[in-house]
Amino acid sequence: MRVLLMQAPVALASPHARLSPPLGLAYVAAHLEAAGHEVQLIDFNVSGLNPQRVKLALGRVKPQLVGISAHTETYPNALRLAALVKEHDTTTPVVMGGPHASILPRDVLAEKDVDFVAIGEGERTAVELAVAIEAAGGTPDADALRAIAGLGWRGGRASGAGGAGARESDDDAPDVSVLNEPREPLAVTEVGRPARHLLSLAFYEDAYNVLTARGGCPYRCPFCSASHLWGGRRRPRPPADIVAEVADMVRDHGARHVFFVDDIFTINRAWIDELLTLLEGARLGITWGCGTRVDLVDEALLARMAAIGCVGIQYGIESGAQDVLDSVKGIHKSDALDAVRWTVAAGITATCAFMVPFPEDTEATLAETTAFMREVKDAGGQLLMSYTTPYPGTRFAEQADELGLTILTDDWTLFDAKHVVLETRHLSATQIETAMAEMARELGLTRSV
Ligand code: B12
Repeated sequence: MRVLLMQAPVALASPHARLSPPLGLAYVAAHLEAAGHEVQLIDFNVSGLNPQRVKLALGRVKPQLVGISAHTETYPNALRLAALVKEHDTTTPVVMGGPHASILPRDVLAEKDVDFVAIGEGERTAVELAVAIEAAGGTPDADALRAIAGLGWRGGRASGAGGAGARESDDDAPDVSVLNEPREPLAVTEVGRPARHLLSLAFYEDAYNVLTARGGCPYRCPFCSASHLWGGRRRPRPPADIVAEVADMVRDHGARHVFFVDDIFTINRAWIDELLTLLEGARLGITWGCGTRVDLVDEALLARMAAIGCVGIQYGIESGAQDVLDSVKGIHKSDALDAVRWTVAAGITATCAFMVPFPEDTEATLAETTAFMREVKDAGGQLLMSYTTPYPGTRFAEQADELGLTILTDDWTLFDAKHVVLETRHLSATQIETAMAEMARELGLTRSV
């Protein structure tokens, strides 16, 4: 069948929207193609969300299924895309996936223009949905839908929603959302390669991103939704498979610089050793970057990474007040400074991200953070700042009251970490904005995030 996949774009142009290929959607595309479907993928971050262009694409592709990917910030645009699809042809089924739909599936299913949500890893869910739609020649019946793990859908009481396999549905409601059993994780050997041939790689600043693991991060930082999204058990891909993918990118796409997408690239020492050995042996002549925690590196590892082409590491340091760090991240300031010094000494750029404010932050702890950021800067680290944002599914969102947080808006467009969307019991929105501006000025930063 013909499937059109759409990446919803960020709404507000901002420096943090560094364009990188939508890997999640490209994996879904690859699995749909492998199952014999005809797939097109449009990233509206690249093409711009122009309703006329969306209509032209719909007219050209004539999709029998549309899949839309969104995180929280891009969700309003995802809904706009869904509305345009339905305006074009009300019978085209629309499935939404990605972090926002995975965490708030019922909210998404309450939207009239979205028929299905894919919760969590979406490859198999999308393929099974496409098969069911094809078999039904339109909307599959409730039994067929209920059989698709990881799918959320709207069922009426006549459909028997709430039967075996369905969670938390309400048979008395006329149009209830049904969330099927969770999808079993994909074996890392079955993840395969994202369908990069469907993307215009030339348009991306970070064109060559390679996913090294599934399952995310075992740390449960209260501001991050990764463990909620992925279950927290990291499933690293086989190093040989990753290096083969990089080698293909060099050969087929002329990649010179690769970014390894992973929440915590260096967490498994045996795995990273093997990956580095294979990367070195492949002599690809590339540079690369990654992200990890400051307490998961040491001098010897960093020197080795640099020798094998690593030129940039992103660290989330978050705060410069040890009490705050103890409560939100469990890292030590001394580990952070060591990591920055070793990274810089190895010739690698250390990009260090900080967030303002945490629930226990006061004017005094923010002053500590500013002082510590100066130390990091003096040690050669690059600084990034963002506003703490209570993304759905995080402890900051779910336990906001207990933590003394007041969430100021439900305009998801503002959940881009560049707007103040919360107040704490110690700091008002104005105080937070003023503090951020002062910190940026004192540290000589020209932009946040
Ligand atoms: C790498 C990464 C980045 C990198 C991207 C780098 C690169 N070169 O690729 C950078 C640093 C740029 C980045 C930036 C940001 N990020 Co980020 N990022 C991640 C991270 C660690 C991995 C994302 C990824 O590639 N996953 C791998 C793919 C395979 O998974 P996926 O995209 O989720 O797709 C799967 C499913 O969701 C589903 N699916 C997705 N779409 C669809 C569509 C359909 C139709 C279907 C059926 C299924 C489906 O199937 C896919 C395959 O299984 C995640 C955390 C995590 N572990 O998920 C955070 C994460 C996605 N980021 C997040 C955020 C908030 C941001 C920023 C706003 C942060 C900031 N301070 O600026 C910016 C926004 C960027 C932008 N405007 O687009 C949040 C999103 C939370 C939310 N609710 O919105 C996450 C979850 C982390 C967190 N803090 O909670 N990020």
